[in-house]
Amino acid sequence: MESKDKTARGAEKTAAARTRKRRRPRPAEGRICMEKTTRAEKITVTKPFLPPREEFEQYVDEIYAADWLTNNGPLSQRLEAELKKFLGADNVSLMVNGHLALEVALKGLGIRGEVITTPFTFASTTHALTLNGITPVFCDIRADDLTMDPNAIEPLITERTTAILPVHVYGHPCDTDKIEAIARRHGLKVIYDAAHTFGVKKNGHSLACCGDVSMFSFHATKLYHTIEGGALIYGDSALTRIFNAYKNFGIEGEERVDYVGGNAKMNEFQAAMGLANLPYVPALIAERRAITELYRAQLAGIPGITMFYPDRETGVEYNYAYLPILVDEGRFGESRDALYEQLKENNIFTRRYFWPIVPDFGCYREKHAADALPVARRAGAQVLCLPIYNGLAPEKILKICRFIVEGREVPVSL
Ligand code: T4K
Repeated sequence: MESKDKTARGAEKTAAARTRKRRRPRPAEGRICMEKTTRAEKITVTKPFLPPREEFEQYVDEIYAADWLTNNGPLSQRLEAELKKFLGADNVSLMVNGHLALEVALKGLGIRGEVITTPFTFASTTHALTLNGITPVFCDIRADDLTMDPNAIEPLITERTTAILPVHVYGHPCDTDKIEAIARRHGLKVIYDAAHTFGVKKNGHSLACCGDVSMFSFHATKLYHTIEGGALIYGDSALTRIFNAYKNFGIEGEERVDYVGGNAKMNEFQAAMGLANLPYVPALIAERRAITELYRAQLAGIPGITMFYPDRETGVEYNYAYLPILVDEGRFGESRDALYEQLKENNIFTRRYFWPIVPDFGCYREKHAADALPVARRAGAQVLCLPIYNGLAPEKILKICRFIVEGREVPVSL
């Protein structure tokens, strides 16, 4: 027993010796870390874009003139029409937020039983299922883009399965061809959580035109926003009546209520922000692309840091919505959480989207903690989303990257 302990201790020492520790300087020590910034200078993971105030106010003036604030008002109708054009979509139904849009999609398509979905997402995706009495069945993800692994779907299909709910996480396109071929073979619906995907195109078409229906989030933290907001994009025009009813208490006329719906309507101030923001989207994407390229140039080739290049996939025009990296502790020399904390001490507020992964949430753990999801669990333990937003100055990006690169431990073998 004693000799076993000694062996273990020896192995630990050797592993430690292999890594030359270069302690990341604390803020007070000054070396590469940022000057202690004031609260106003803190760098957050994202920051909303706001259009010039007078452009927003022009729409607000229209609201005041029309005395019409919500319930499918003129600005909402105009925004729906503009989005159809912008996306090249057959149908767009605006919603008060992305989460309720997802719930309306599930209700409108009559989804029940079990739905195969990803464990690597924001709480909303899974909660939308659970809140509608549907059982989430978690399918592992692919290591190269963190979207649902199509090769892992079929073994999860049972006679209770009615749909697949994948997420184009960070705007990385899922393998829509394979997923939809599986769905066709088994008679399943496909609903994409496209919350991160506004502006992404595949083969010249909006990614949101895939599947039976796609959901956008237009939350303030998104590349394109309506303060809070969301939308459903779909091909089958017959769904318009049903989706519009479900977002308005099931009401279809003064004397007609055929569905048990809630309230998911976008209001006119949200639509005003959406109309004011829309013309800026191409410029916002171009600026974020430059930010992403700067990060990539600075962080490329750093041992233990994985960056993603989904836009190098043929035919994909990306939106650069998020800047996720994976931190492999063994090769990088310190853990993702240590890096997260140290950045935070230096007023850089990154986020661990998405950790813990959904099956490890308190509300799902009992049933799902033992689910075999090795890729999702590893990604959850390693992911760190770095700051990216319009107006993020290059000097700040360089500082963040220098902090990540120079402050880390350097493995001697490299
Ligand atoms: N599906 C997926 C895959 C999603 O990611 C989301 C939402 C949904 C569905 C549901 O869509 P919505 O119903 O939300 O439309 C944020 C967003 O609130 C959430 O919309 C988003 N995903 C998620 C990924 O991020 P939190 O809890 O991280 O938000 P919060 O308040 O901590 O904000 C993050 C950072 O943004 C802060 O560090 C500061 C900055 N910020 C935030 C707001 C609201 C600002 O600078 N200004 C602001 O006004 O969830």
